[in-house]
Amino acid sequence: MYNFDEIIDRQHTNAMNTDGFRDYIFHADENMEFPYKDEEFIRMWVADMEFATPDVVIDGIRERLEKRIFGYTRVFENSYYEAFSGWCKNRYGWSFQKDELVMSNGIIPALYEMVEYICKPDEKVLFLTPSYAYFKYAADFNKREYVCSDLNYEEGQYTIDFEDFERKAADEKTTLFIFCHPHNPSGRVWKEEELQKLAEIIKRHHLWVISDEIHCDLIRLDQKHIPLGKVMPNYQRLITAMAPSKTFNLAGLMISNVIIRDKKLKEIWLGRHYNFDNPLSIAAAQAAYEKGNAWVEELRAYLDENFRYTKEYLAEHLPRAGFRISEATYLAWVDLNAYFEPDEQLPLFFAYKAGVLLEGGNMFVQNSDGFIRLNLACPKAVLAEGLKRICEAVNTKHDGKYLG
Ligand code: LCS
Repeated sequence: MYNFDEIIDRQHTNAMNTDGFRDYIFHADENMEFPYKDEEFIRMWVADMEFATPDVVIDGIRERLEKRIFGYTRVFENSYYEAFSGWCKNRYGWSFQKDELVMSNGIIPALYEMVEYICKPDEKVLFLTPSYAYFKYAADFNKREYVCSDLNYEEGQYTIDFEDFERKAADEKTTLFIFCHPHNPSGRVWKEEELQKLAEIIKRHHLWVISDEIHCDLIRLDQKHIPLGKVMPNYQRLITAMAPSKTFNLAGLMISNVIIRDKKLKEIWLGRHYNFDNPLSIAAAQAAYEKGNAWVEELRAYLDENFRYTKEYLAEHLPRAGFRISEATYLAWVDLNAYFEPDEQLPLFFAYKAGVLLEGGNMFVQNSDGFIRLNLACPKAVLAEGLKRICEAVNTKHDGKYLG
């Protein structure tokens, strides 16, 4: 039994979560003031967890520390491949060749590079919206155009608009599809039938695909993740990205896996990608994949319970909020359109009025106005306080002012 109820002080650890919110959410500097002290906020924004990394991972780092030399390092040992491919085999019944695996200091840097390697300057990047904003930033960074295909949203459920998607995929200038699988922020786990339909369209239009599967390990207990690579076993233009960062709360260690099938693309990557790996990060990731399974299963049960609690609390205290338990991720996606005007600055409202840091729909490219995203990967007591503050702020919205 692991203790997910422990409240861990993250102050003075250079955490983005505690110290980076002014810049990331509000594009402001340290002079931005709130009616709350920084330590009084309930933080439900950036996608990392308030839980300690499992002991098996910390032990793995410790063993590596004891080797005492931290010179230039890359993943050479077969044991890393065995640990990670074993994880994929056990959980997803899917695997890949060793020579397809390369490492990156994060999936974001890999996306930034891949857009450049794959798309010519006049070619476009396609993704589904709402979207994790870094898909758009990867296009912007490389001065490539991007094209959005809005998901349908009916009765609280998101689905792919296949007609719209195919229309956009058919544009011969659209060469790369970045696929969020499972989907952030909606939490959808794409099902086999949906993946088959997508695969048909991808093949018909010869698209390159980056399947960003960073959230695939943290799905509700009744869900099943099917890697796109399993649905498209022979498709060469597929790149799969997975990482221990979300699963084991290791984002700061900056290690992620990129699986490149196409030999030419892999050569370009190896020729241009400047990357050594952090020896402590390799040790952590390998220990996680070898020994972290039991912890992940308990974490999933804890997250399921946090979602159940959230659903019940919102139904009682904000009955007009649209909410469905996310199939994947620890992120709740809540429709507050019944309570707010579409142009209201929701993160600002909740920071001022509730003392809760959260992300608003405006941070997810488009097709997301009036939504908030809540990170539920926190001890139940913290979640309860966050939800209480959020609901009270909405229910007393017209009694007072915030600097919106
Ligand atoms: N891809 C997706 C779909 C993500 O949600 C995130 C992190 C990343 C990539 C980042 O990968 P990294 O570079 O760390 O390997 N998502 C975050 C989010 O939604 N808020 O904060 C981080």
